Amino acid sequence: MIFKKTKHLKGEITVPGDKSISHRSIMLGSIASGITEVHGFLNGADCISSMNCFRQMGVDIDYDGSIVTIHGNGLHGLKAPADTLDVGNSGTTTRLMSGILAAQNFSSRVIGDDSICRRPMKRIITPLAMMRADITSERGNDCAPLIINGRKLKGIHYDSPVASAQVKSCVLLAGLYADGETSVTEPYVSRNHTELMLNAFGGSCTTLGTTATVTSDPVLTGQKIVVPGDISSAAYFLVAGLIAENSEITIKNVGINPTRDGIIDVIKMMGGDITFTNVNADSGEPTADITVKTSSLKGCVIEGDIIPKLIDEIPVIAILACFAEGETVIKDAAELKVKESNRIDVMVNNLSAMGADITGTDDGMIIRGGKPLHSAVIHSKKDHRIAMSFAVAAMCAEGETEILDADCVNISYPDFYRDLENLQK
Ligand code: SPQ
Repeated sequence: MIFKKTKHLKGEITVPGDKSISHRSIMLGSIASGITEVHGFLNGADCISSMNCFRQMGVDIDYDGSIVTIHGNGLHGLKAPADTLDVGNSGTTTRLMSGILAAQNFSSRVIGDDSICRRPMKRIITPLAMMRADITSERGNDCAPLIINGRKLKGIHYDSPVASAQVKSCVLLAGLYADGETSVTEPYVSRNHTELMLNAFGGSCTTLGTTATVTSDPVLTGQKIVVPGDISSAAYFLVAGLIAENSEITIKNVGINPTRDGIIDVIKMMGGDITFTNVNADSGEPTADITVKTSSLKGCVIEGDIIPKLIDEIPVIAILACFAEGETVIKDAAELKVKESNRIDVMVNNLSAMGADITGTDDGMIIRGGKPLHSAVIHSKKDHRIAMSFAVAAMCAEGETEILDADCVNISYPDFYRDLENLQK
């Protein structure tokens, strides 16, 4: 797909529902009793993978393209799938669902695409095995396909070496079925949507510092869930509005959960013009309309506990840094290497091809901003966040930029290119 430089971006936009919250609504709705109605569900390939996996386990889920209605089977009501469970490209489905599968009275096999079969699963196999789960990597390489023979689990305390919401959520979901309490301590707090949603369904999940604890055997009751716009999808428009000439974009109804809002802090640190209206801070998942305008930006250091709050936004933050004066240093982000692609290498290679001054490091990258970008052929590596980040970069680069495998945006934002184009009119 070919992208050209744009003159300006103006207008309002509503981005699709939050991917992390959409996945969790399917999983908790499936193991709750009664009906769960999900409004604003993300109709992207990853969340549809979650939906199909739980349908295969006997859960009746209707989706009319607007509202998802889940007829929950109750905590102990999932059925043995007739076939292998295919998670597609979704790490969230793989890791969270494995926590649930580990405690069922049936066996299952979990497969995914090439990218999933390269992503590390030892990070969930280790704590689940401590809970007495029987989970193995079919090829013995600690990746999917996974074979999970469900059995009774025991509660544990797990000190996670990584700040990962997927590891934390996997263990907490398994903990719902375990004997006794289950808790997870992580180095820094990662996104807390599982904890919030569990409590909304009537479960008991407490948080103290970086430790989250669940009580087993809760009575979970179906709920109405309203999914806010995904800040990770809003991020592309935030950056586009800041770096494109003479631009102003308002993104409506964006989720600003404090465990996800690191990009807002970065934009402020860089001196970006960003304002908030219609802030709804009362709900468990707060939202706001966010407006950005073309800004003069300066580089900054992004490190430590902010990293889990913006991990998925780092590719597009790297684009932002190319348009800031001075140096931007991103560190403590080695997790980028084990996403849908190695997002450090892929950003460094593609941005270098566009003329950026960027150096990859073991745990991040250093960008010396201010060098104009020019066209190049971009290898997205079928990673949705890479494709969307470079569509934004291309709009502010000289010449025509080609993005390969650009359709991978279907994973989290099928209408992304249409929405971006509408802001150019
Ligand atoms: O689901 P998947 O493929 O892992 O998706 C990504 C993404 O960029 O969309 C990561 F590649 O988001 C993860 C995120 O990085 C979604 C997620 C969640 O919903 O719990 C948590 C983060 O991953 P992790 O490994 O830090 O827990």
